[in-house]
Amino acid sequence: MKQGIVLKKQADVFEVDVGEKSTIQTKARKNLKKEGVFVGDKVFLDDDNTICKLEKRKNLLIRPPLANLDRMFIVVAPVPKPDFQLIDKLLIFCALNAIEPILCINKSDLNEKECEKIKNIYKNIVKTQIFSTLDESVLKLKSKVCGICALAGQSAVGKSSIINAIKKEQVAKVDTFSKKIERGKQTTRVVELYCFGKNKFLADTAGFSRLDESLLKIDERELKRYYPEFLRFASGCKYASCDHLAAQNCAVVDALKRGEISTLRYENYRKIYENLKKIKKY
Ligand SMILES: Nc1nc2c(ncn2[C@@H]2O[C@H](COP(=O)(O)OP(=O)(O)OP(=O)(O)O)[C@@H](O)[C@H]2O)c(=O)[nH]1
Ligand SMILES: [Mg+2]
Ligand SMILES: [Zn+2]
Repeated sequence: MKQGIVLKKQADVFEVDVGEKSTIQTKARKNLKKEGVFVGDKVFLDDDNTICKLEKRKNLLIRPPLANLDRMFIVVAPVPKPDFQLIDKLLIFCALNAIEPILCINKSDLNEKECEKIKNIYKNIVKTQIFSTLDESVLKLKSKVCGICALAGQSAVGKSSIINAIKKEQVAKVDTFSKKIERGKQTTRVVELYCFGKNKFLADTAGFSRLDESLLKIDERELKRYYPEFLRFASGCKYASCDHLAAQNCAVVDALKRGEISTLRYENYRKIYENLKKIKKY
């Protein structure tokens, strides 16, 4: 049976990559309606090229709707002002869904120093890359596209620009800042996978710009596990169950005071912890 990957979905029509640089437009059999077919789904096609079966999914993101994600390029830039809490939430989200994160620091042409600052916060936590879509440095991302990948991050950090720069073609729509403000919304609104070779796909997204804590299906007491820099010190805490929020008897708080843990990361940890506590438990 022929196999393929869903690149795009428009109403009930799917664009499916069937290899060797060819794609087909097709529909899905009615019995798949309940389960749903999503961008990123690995599908089987019957003799008249109708989607008749899905491969078991590795993961499924709901907003944006995207299946089988292997890697996430978390994009940040000096402008717009970075939302570090969003970055931290996306990192936790990746850990929970078996997605490999890469922190992509774009627009180095605007402020190299600020890019280095961001890198210093994260270099021991996640793989990071500094580049600009205005020059060749962006091309180092191309070799990182492997399996099904997605660009994620705030609006206007340059996700669609990355697609265009490494495709060397204007395939994704890019708006200037003023245009965005005028329109009052994100430029990219549908999910689409772009093919960069055999089994190399990269999705442009918009829906990650706000990541609700309710998407992190964890108890607040589990949150600390997702902070590798805390784990380095946690054995020094007086209580094994320490959540690193108390002013005393906590080796993580001590490390924070010595400047060995980022204040930014720690403050956002506290906020995410409090918000998770408020959310109804699963
Ligand atoms: N100076 C500079 N500007 C850039 C760079 N990359 C992108 N931009 C600009 O940043 C603005 C936003 O770029 P987009 O690619 O539309 O951003 P996006 O992340 O796709 O935004 P949404 O689709 O709204 O989520 C545009 O004006 C781009 O030209 C860069 O490396 N340097
Ligand atoms: Mg975009
Ligand atoms: Zn502690």
